[in-house]
Amino acid sequence: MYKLLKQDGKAKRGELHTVHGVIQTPVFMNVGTVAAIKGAVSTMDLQEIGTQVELSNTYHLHVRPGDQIVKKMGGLHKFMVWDKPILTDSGGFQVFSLSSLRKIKEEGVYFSSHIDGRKIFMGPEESMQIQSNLASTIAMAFDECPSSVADRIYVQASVERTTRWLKRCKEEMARLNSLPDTINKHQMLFGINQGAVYEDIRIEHAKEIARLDLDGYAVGGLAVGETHEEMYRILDAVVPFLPLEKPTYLMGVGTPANILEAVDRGVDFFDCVYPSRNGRHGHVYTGRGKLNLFNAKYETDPRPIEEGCQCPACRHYSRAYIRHLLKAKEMLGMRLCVLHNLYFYNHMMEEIRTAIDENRYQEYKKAKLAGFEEENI
Ligand code: PRF
Ligand code: ZN
Repeated sequence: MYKLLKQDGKAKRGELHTVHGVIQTPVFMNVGTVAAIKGAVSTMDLQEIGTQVELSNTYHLHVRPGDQIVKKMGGLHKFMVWDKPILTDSGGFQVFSLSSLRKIKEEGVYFSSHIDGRKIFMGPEESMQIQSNLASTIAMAFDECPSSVADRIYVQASVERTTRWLKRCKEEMARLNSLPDTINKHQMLFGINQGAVYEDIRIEHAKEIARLDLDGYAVGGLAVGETHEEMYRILDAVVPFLPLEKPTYLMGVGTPANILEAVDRGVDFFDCVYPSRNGRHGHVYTGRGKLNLFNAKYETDPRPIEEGCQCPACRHYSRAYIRHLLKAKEMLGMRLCVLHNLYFYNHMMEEIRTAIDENRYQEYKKAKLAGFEEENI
């Protein structure tokens, strides 16, 4: 159940009540695609850096270790030792981005596994069954994410199929939640808006899925190659047609600046691989933009990555030491950078929530964006 606590302009401040606790929004979900946060980050670490929601992937966990195995182990929460909310993405996106030889049919998608080429079929029912076996808190609908350069005719047909798939997801989820051996009988379902860069298709689709009274609504198919301005234009157009009294999730976004802009347009949920991916490459976020810790100027820099940051890396270690670890290819180097970056995102979301609570989101956003543009030191 989502409670809209407050609005500051279009920015929403809310709470999503789940069987695994309350999520304060706006929130950034920390990505652990294969039930592991890349960079040797454990779920104990997540507790320490203020993570509210962990995000895993249906396709990846179905391929390895297999959702039946996760179910035997008591579900994803027990398996990875994380008792807070977990959102699982449906696999829709990965089927299109990762696998080869895929064939889209009305019933679903036939494809070859990216690991061993094994033939796999996934449709809306299969995606819901896998997510039910994983027993995540929130399941995502099985959708098609058309390319950002797909033509109008293709996108229109694809979106109509995604709507039919969504109705099948909803029915299957209701059936699974009523079975006696289902681990999480309160699994929530979020629908996904598609329509590439065509505002009218997006709006029609948003209106249609809004009628299905789902637990939340995502905007998919963005951050797939279009410009930031195009993404903001689509959000401006489509978010007003998604239910205000339900959470809104912008999938796979984005940079800190993208998040600040999307919150301003009414988005509650985010996820992105940037903080972990950048951290593994020694790129760390600060209020003055990113630093590349491989840069020679940090060789004898005694300061933490960011002055005042309360993350496990900044509380103890210098830029010089972390740079040394990275250069020596020691895992600890990556780990500290990833911990700092995830903390940076989680902490920014906390600041965003406070700013909305205190009716000063515009000032906050402006100051934060200006900071990112300042010269790094
Ligand atoms: N659909 C699904 N997952 C996603 C996307 C989508 O469109 C995106 C697009 N940025 C990221 N993850 N199911
Ligand atoms: Zn830090």
